[in-house]
Amino acid sequence: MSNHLFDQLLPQSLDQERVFIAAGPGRDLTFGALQTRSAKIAHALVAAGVVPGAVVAVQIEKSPEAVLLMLACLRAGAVFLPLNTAYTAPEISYFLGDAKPRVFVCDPARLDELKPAAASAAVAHCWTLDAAGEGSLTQHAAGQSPSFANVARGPNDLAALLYTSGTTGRSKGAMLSHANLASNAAALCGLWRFSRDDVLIHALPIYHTHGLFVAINVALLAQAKLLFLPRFDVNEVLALMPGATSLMGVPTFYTRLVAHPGLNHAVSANMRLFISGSAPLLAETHREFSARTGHAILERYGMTETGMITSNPYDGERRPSTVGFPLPDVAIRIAEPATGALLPQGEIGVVEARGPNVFSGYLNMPDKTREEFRADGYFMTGDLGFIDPQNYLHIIGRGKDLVISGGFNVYPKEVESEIDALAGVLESAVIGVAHPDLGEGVTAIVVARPGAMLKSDAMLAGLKTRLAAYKCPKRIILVDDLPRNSMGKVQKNVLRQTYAALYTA
Ligand code: MCA
Ligand code: AMP
Repeated sequence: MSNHLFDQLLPQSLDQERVFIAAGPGRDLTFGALQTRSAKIAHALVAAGVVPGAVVAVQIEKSPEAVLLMLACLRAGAVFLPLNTAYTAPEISYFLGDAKPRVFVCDPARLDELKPAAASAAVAHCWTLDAAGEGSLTQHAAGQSPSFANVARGPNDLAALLYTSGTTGRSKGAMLSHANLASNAAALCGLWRFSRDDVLIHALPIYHTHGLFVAINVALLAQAKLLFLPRFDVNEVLALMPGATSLMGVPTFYTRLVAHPGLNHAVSANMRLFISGSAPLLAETHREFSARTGHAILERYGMTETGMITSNPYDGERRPSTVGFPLPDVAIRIAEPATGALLPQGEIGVVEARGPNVFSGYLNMPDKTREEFRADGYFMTGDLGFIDPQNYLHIIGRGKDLVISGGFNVYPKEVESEIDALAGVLESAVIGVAHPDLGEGVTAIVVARPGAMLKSDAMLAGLKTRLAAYKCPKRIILVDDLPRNSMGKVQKNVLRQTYAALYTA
């Protein structure tokens, strides 16, 4: 039986002995182990009632076993829903309630805290998996057969559900099909020339498109090897570099590498490719990295809803401050945000994309889905950009009110709602301010109720019980009132100007 994505990622003919994930003593995974161990987990999922199309939600630490679980979900015909490990119990409660997974796998250390959320979403099984690969999931898989007849899945069947925050209201679950993921992985593997000779340093988290589908799927297709790090650590990445060929990272990886005295031509001599994405890479970082190593970072652009859309070329000029050209089979255009009228080359408008990579819609949100597509199938990214005379796409800002901190998206509305709910707060405005390490720092400007005495520390402590830590403001600034225009709307542009040098001065 054919299983569209899995058959492409892991054809039977692979060299079983080759190592795919190198993760330290006793933790390596060969291609053979990917087959047999994911089969065991797939059996366990089926035994737990995971039928084709059922959702399996996971909030687990990065580990080789987490990759096995993703593959097992594909094989069982399930929809894989990875969740950021930083999400708090109230956040998890929303995702489980919306996606209604059959199985939820979480860190054993958080089982007691998260069980009530799973129970109220009527999740049938709450399993565990820790960073060492231990937990009830491993026990359920232990006695199972190492071969599994993959559930048949076609190109349009769902493979994954990835939540992306919304400008208004709650997070939206982007439904990604087997074809969305397979087409993007194949395009990137070809474009970036990944092969069996590649050794990719994998230091990204594996609950987002970048670390999960860009890095892992491309490496699988190429039968390359992954050097798996639990998280980004500049010293460890530099230590691995002489034995590696490639790195994928968010701009913070590159600003931290450039700030390290150990980055030089010698340490990167074996590397062939450095890729950056998820947030804008400063031209200054691009140039300095080039000067220090002789490598021009390849910047690409994408979204959860679309996977990768554009990439700078492998051959040819990798231009700083641009995100390159559309991937093969992907079309982009620039439109006037309000009317959708197409704009001539060089003019700034909203970037729209169409292609086999573009998702089919948001779970349980048909209206929201309709709002974000044009009638002819183009998806409105909400990013503002223009196409230069050499056809390079430049992203120059966002039409959507969004802050990207160290590659994680934070929607101000969500943070403002939580701040406004704190005792003594009258109102708040959350903005992104240039931050030397994170690109943008989440910054809250807060007005107290008359007579109330607000303390930043106490407010932060309150926020941390509700919001993932990366969404919490790096600074809270107390003011008497917020600047407003004649319509009464808060002027965030004025606030951005006022606090522009907050983290750099
Ligand atoms: C951690 N913290 C952060 C962030 N990361 N705060 C703001 N922004 C962040 N990105 C907080 C922690 O909660 C902690 O707070 C404190 O900062 C230090 O945490 P630590 O874990 O030591 O930080 P780190 O390990 O140095 O992490 C920074 C990082 C990491 C390496 C930049 O955030 C990261 O790996 N980001 C990658 C994100 C990513 O994969 N994005 C791709 C999305 P406290 O001290 O209060 O506890 S996919 C996407 O965007 C599209 C599709 C695309 O185009 O790729
Ligand atoms: P997410 O929805 O979390 O996947 O984040 C997608 C958003 O990240 C895009 O809409 C862009 O705003 C931003 N993004 C991704 N790559 C780049 C890039 N190379 N340059 C600028 N912004 C980027």
